[in-house]
Amino acid sequence: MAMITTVQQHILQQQQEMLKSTGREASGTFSWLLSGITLASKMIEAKIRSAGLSDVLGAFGAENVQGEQQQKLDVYANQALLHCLGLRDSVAALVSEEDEEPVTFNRDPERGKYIIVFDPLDGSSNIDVNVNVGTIFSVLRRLPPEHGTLEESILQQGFRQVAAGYVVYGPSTVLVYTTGNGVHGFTLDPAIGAFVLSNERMMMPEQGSYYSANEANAAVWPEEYRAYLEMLRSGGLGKEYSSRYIGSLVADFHRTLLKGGVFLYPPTLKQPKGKLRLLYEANPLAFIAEQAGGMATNGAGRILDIRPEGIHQRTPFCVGSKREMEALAAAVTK
Ligand code: AHM
Ligand code: MG
Repeated sequence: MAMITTVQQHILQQQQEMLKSTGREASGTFSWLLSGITLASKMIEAKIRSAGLSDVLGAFGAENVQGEQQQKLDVYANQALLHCLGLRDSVAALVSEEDEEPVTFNRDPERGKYIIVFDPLDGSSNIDVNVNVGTIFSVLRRLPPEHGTLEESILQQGFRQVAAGYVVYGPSTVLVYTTGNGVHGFTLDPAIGAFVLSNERMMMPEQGSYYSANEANAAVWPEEYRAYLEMLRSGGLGKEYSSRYIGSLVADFHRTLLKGGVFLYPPTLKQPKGKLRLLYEANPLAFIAEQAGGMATNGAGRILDIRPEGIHQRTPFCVGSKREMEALAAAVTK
C-alpha cells in the first residue's frame, strides 16, 4: 500500500522534530488548531464545487467593512471559519477581513494562546465566473498579559507569525503552509477527504519569466514601477518577461511560488497606501515567500518588519523570486 502523509500527520511530525531539539513535550494544541482551518476549508471547497447548483452565487446584499459588496460565498466562508475555530479553546481572538472588529473569547490566557487572522475568500470578484479563489490565514501567539494586551498581540509584526498558509480552490484544492520550517504543499484527495502531502519543502525558483500586476493601473502607479516592468519586458534581467494576472491574490501568488517571477500591487493615485491588506494578505504570503527563498516588500522595506496600526490596514505589496525582487528594490527603494 502506498504511504500517504496527511497535513495533520505532517504538523505532528514537525512538532516532534522541533520538540526533540528543545526537550519539551508536544501538546498537540497547535495541530488541533490547524485542524479547525482544514475542516473549514473543506466545507468551503464543498460549497464552491456545487456553487452553480445551489444558489450561492451572487451578491449577499450587504457591504463589508471595506465598503465592498459581500458575496454569498464570502459570508459562508467567514461563518465556516468562525464556527470551526471558535470551538477550539486555544483561540483567543479571530480576525477576519469580513468583520470590522476582532471576535474575542474570554479565555484564560494560559489556554487561549493563539490569534488567527484570515481572509476567508480571497479573489471574490472571480467567484461567479468559476475562476480560482482562496483562503489565507496567519497564526499569531498571544503576548503574555505582562507584555501586552490582546489588541497589541493582534498587531504584531509579520516576522512574529507562528504559522501562515493558504488554500487555493482550483482544478484541485491545494493547501500550502509554513511554521517557519520550510513551506509544504498538500492536495485535497476527494476520495478520502484529506489533504495529502504533495510538495515538501517548496522553494521558489531564483528567477521566473512572468510578472503579475493589474496593468490597467499603470498610469496611476509611481513612475519607477512602470520603468521596472518595461525593464523586465525588454530583457534587462536576461529574458523578455511575459505577464499573467488572475486577480485572485492566492492564485497569482501560488503560480509565483511554483514558477518564480514577481507579483506587484503598487500604490496608485486613488489608493496611495495600496489595496491589499497587511494582516491577512501580505503578511502570511510574505512569510511563505521568505521561507521558500523569495522576498516581499512594500516598496520601502520588508513587509514582515512593518508595525501594524490597524487590523484592516492596507499596504503596497510586491512579492516574488530573489532575482526580480533584488532588481525591484534597486528600482523603487529610495
Ligand atoms: P478580496 O479579498 O476582496 O477578494 O480583494 C483582494 C483581491 C486580490 O485577490 C487581488 O490580488 C486583488 O484584489 C485584485 O485587485 P484588482 O481587481 O484591483 O486588480
Ligand atoms: Mg483578499
